Parts: sequence; structure tokens; C-alpha cells
Amino acid sequence: MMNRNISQQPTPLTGALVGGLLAAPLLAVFYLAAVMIGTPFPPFDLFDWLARVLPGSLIRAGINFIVSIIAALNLEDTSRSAKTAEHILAMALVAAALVAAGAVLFALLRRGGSGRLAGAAVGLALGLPLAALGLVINTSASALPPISAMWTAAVFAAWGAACAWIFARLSAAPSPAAAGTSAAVYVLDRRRFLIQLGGAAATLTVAGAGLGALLSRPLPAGDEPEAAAEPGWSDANALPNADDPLIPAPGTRPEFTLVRDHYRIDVNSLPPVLNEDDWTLSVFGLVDNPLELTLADLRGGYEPLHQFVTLSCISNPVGGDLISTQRWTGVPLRVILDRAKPQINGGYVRIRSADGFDEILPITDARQDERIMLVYAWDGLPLPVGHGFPLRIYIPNLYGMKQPKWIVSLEITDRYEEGGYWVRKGWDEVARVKSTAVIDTIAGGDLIQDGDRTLVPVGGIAFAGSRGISRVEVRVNEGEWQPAQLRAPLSETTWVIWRYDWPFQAGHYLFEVRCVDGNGTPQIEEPRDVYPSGATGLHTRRANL
Ligand SMILES: Nc1nc2c(c(=O)[nH]1)N[C@H]1C(S)=C(S)[C@@H](COP(=O)(O)O)O[C@H]1N2
Ligand SMILES: [Mo]
Repeated sequence: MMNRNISQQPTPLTGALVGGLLAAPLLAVFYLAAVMIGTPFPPFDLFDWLARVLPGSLIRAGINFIVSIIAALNLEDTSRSAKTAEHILAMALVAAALVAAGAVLFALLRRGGSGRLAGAAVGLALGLPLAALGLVINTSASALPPISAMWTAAVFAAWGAACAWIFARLSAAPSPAAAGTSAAVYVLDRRRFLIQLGGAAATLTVAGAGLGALLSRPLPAGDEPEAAAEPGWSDANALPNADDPLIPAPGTRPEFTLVRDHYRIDVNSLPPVLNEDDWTLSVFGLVDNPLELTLADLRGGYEPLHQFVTLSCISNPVGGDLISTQRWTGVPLRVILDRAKPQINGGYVRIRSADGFDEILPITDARQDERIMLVYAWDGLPLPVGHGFPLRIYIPNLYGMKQPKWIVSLEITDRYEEGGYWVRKGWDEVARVKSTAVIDTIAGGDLIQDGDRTLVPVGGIAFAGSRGISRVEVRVNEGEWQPAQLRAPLSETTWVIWRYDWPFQAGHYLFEVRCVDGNGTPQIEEPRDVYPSGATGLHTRRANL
């Protein structure tokens, strides 16, 4: 036994550094295994679990924080950028936990005891809960659950053992060459070792992550259509309003959103991957005829209903990009309910999803509104994984938060008990779409000569759920409100494209837009935040013409 002063032993601070250095290769190894053998990526499981158990106010603050950064950085695609930010946050969280664990481990080791064992124990203290979380919450991994759990625990144990080995290496007497020389040399040796360690960790990380990216595609983002080779409905068909003479102002967003461009919002780091072969829709509860329907039953057994649908997230700010329009195909919920034969007239359908998400819908809504449907296709193709494969619901007039994806069951019940996932976190129980109009473009580069007048095309969208839009008005520099022209919408439940050709005069201008819904109700002009009921207010844009 060497007689060594405890002050020569690495401190908890060094432990924090070592723990953090080794966090990077640990993440890389998890990533590599995730893309190669389909094991879970534990940071995402931790993040998804936190998203479910933390109070709504905290989640909201987090989302606001991410969205404001995305806005400040002027990033293009909010839902994709937000997901990336969440992924980075998830990894940072685990890295921070490993920094703390490294400090704890070194503090323990300074007190003596078996290094490797203590290392593995501290590693497992993190690894075992994360392995358990993976078993409970992960819906995207394809590896067998026991293998996934053992893998997660083993990698964390290995991290701890490696930290302990480094502690021992740092505590060891200086090399023979340095023996007998000053403490400064000893410190230097330590420093060199730590730098080498950093280099090795970086190399391992880059190699692991690079290999993962090379060998396989990156972790599925979930928004790529499965059968990208297959043409969609819109590749072969004209849109129903193709002959409308009103051409959108140049720069207006596409009226029909490509599937790959559709915004995507859900509470999962990676979308649940459900296998068509072992998926069924269970319809149970207060019914005479419980059902277990396969996807083939739903596709083949009922007359398909096609609807053009604009879906908006309740978190979409006025003028935001969390709103898209697609062609949805499915079976009216009423038809399925009729087959299941509810034993009650009133009551509710509790819709449950593979990711633990849920919502509740009055049965009378489904009975009265044939447009409420169980959806299995977008643009004539199976739903992409990220958008709810194999089954989601469409409920006109409501924000996306009320419309579960990845549905696994419908329970017919006479008890409301509590609202759905986001309602329990404080969002509006009804979540009816607020009427809003948005200026997409003031096309100063596309001036129109109209006799002796020059016009600037101004245009955008207006949306009021299934209430439709009857009027859009624009005003410039707080002058008179002027009516815009409306293009025929793709359906009664989609957004409307509007256009206003403004008589051009050079200068600096403020453009504002507002709308009136199909019932004649004007939009709310007062600016309100997205929380709790959806954003309201006038959309404005400045232009230097
Ligand atoms: N199972 C499940 N369904 C869900 C969600 C979810 O997190 N899990 N998010 C909802 C929200 S908040 C919105 S806005 C829409 C978005 O659908 P999209 O991603 O296909 O655009 O899905 C809804 N359905
Ligand atoms: Mo949403």
C-alpha cells in the first residue's frame, strides 16, 4: 500500500470533468447501437418521461423558451427546429447527470473502497432507472425490451467503471521518469493524461456518431413518407379548386402542404413505431359488440371518406408555421360506433394512443358530425410514422391537441372523469380553432401594371376551423379596411387563400389583416397568447416599397 497524501488524489471537481468527458462517448455508443440494432436512446426516454410528469406550467415555460430561441434565430421550420432543440436538451440533461455522477463517484473513491465496484454502482444508479424508463415509455425502439434494458444498464456501468479506472490512474504515483521530481511535474503528468483522455473521448464520440450516421440512416425523424417512391394522390390529381381564377399573390405559402412539409408536433422525442401486423384498434367498454379492427379491416371494410383538412397546433402563434393542409382519408367514427353498438346514447369515447396520449370526445359529436373520422391515409398513402401511423382521428374545428395520432383503442364510457392529455396540463378543454388571418407576402418584386396604376400583390391565408371564412380585410398605415379577394378553399374545413392588390406608392408601410368567419363572426383583434386557448390578434407586416 502506497503511503499517499489524500491531496494527491483527484478531487470531485476532476470527477465532474471526467464524468462529462466520458458522457460524449457514452452518448455516441448509445446512438450507434440505436441506429444499428434498434436499442433505445436513453436521453430521449428521460426527456419524454419528464415531459409527461412535470407540471404543465414548467413544460410551457420550456416550450416558450425553445420557441423564442427559434424565433430569435429566425429558424425556418419551427416544429423541426423545436424537435432538434429538444434532442439537444435531452442529451445535455444526461451529460449534466453524468457530470454530477462523476463528482459523486470521485468523492466516494477518495474515501477508499473498491474502485471498479463503486464505479459500476454509481453508473448503475443512473443506468437502472433509465433502463426501466425505456421499458415503460419507449415506443420507438425495435430491439427486444430485456436486451434494451440490459444494454442501457451495461453502458452506464461501463461508464462508471471507466471513471473509476481514470481515478485510479490519476491517483497513481508519477511515472518512473517523473519520480522524485517536483509536484509540478506530477500535476503536468495529470494534466497531460486528462488532455489525452479528452482527445480519446472526442475520437470515440466522432467515430461512434459518424459510424452511426454512415452505417444507417439517422434516427427516424418520423416525417418522411414510408413509401417515398410511391406517388401520392396529389401527384396524379388536380386540386378541386384548380380552376379558380384567383391566383395567390407570389410568395403565398402552398395551398396544399406536401406530406414531408407538414408541421409535426407530439410529445415524443422519436415517434412511436407501430407494426401493422400486430396492431389492432380495440373498441370496448359500454358496447354490445366490442371490436378488434385491423388496418386492412379499416381500409377495405368501409367506404373511404376523403377530406381536405387544415390542421393547426394550438401553440401556433398568429403568423406561425404550425399549420398545414393535406388530404386526409379514413372512416367516419360514427360508422365504427354503429358497428360497436354503444349501450348508451350520451357518454364519451376515450381515445388512447400508443404514446400515452389521450383525448375524450362526446359520442353525440361523432353521431352528429360525419366528418369526424378515423384516418389511415394522407395524400392517398399510409400515414407517415411521425404523423400517426397507422391511425389517427380528425375532428373538425378543433386544434391538433384534441386529435390523437397512433390510436390504439376507443373506450366507450359514461364517465368524463378528466380531459385529455393537454387539458390535464392546463390547456383549453374545448380547444376550438380561433379565427386568424396571416399576411404571407407583400410582393414588392412582382408589381402589376393596371392601366396607369401600379399594384403590389399582398396575400396569405385565413383560417377559422370548419366555420370557414367569409371575409378578409387589409389596411395600410391604419387607413380604411379594404376587402381582399378570396380563393375558393380546398374544402369547407381548410384555410382560405386571400389576395389584395394594393395601389403602389413608394414609402414605408404597415400592413394589417383581419377576417370574419363563415358565421359572420369577426376574429378577435385583441392579441392573446397561445396559452391556454390559441392565439388571437391582428397579423401585421412592415414593408419598404
Ligand atoms: N398520440 C399523440 N397524438 C397527438 C399528439 C401527441 O403528442 N401524441 N400531439 C397532438 C398535437 S398537439 C398536434 S398539434 C397534432 C399534430 O399533428 P401532426 O404532427 O401530424 O401535424 O397531433 C396531436 N396528436
Ligand atoms: Mo399541438
